[in-house]
Amino acid sequence: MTFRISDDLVAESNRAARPALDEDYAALARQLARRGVDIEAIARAVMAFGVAIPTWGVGTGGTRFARFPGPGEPRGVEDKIEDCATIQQLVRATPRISPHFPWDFTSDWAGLREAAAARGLAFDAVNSNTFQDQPGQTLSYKFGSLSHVERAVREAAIAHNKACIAIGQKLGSKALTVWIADGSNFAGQSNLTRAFDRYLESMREICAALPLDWRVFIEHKLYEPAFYSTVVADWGTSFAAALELGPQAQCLVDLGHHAPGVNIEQIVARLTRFGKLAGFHFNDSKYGDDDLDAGSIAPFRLFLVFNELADAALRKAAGFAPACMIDQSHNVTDPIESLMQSAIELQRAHAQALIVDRAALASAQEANDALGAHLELKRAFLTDVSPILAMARLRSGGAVAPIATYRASGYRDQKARERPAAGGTLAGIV
Ligand code: RM4
Ligand code: MN
Ligand code: MN
Repeated sequence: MTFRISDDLVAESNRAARPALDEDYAALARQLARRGVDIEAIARAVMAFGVAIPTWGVGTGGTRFARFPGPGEPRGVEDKIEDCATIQQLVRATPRISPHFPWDFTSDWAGLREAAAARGLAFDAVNSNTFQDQPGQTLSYKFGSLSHVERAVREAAIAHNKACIAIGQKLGSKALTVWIADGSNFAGQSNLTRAFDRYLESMREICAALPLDWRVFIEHKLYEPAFYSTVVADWGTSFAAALELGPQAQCLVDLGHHAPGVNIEQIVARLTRFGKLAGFHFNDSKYGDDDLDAGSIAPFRLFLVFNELADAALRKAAGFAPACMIDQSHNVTDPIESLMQSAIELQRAHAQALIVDRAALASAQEANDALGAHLELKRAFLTDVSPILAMARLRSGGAVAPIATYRASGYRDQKARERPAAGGTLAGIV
């Protein structure tokens, strides 16, 4: 039996935090009531919010220069499930995990599904990986995968995606996320039109293998590892592909995959308008695909994204069912701590968006009151909703102070003993 954080420890730390929480929650309830907002409705919405943990996020990430492994890292998918379950135990906002293949390959899919279910976890979108060659792979992805000039390589990449769908069916997933690293490093290296045509042709074959109740999430990315052109570089390309591929295809927004300064919330609004918003890979960035913790760099931008989601949910936008996932790389923190805090930051943005006075905002907009409209958003954004988040965790059986409780539990030290280091200092950009 491996170490688990005991319910007693959680209860004990909650007991200590309870009096202050009750006081802060009551004060916030009064403040919100004056603004016509029922705190209980917001608390319920926060409790209902869930974001998927990427299985690759619980291991220590790295850069192309180095990776500095942390103690007690997960050695395989079973350990990853254990860490994801610990996150869920304390924050109660992460009931699903998003696996990546072949990284999470195992020989017993039914067993994996059961092991996850036993820890209260279900499977979100499955991710294919045609951006690396696997040991012994003869048809290399060095010059691309789904858009490769050689049919045989494209076929191998298509077959891998189909295999991911088949695995996903066994795990109870309902979506396949496809991100390809295909592109070029030199002007002239690739025919920009033909490469996209080949991509579309490959994706058509993958879509044909999708079960009827599945979706395919097209993930775009501006650059890296290709530095001159990327086949699916931006949301326009992603949208065009999703239109061509039909109703099951939608566009995934990874917050780090845009040109600097791009208005991400407006992209979200556009995709929503046309029923093409697949969902998100949440993270934060200052420069590029930094994969930093959600809400750590640009919390206002995150709030503005959630503001679009709240607006879409309120007007019951057709086809609006965004899948929320985190996609981060934790190089200098304990990944469990980062993922817990990131989930909380997403709940925070969600709660802040829900307390926007939409009627007042709409009137200010209709009256061309630019500052008045802006202040409506700012008022919600500047409201400290932390007591709602903590109360939601408490009521769902989690920890009022997840990081403090996690640190007090000694979980990482226990795992360091249970999981001897695999060794190696591989680079690892994820
Ligand atoms: C990519 C992209 C994908 C993720 C890989 C590991 O940059 O964000 O979503 O699967 O990294
Ligand atoms: Mn991503
Ligand atoms: Mn990325």
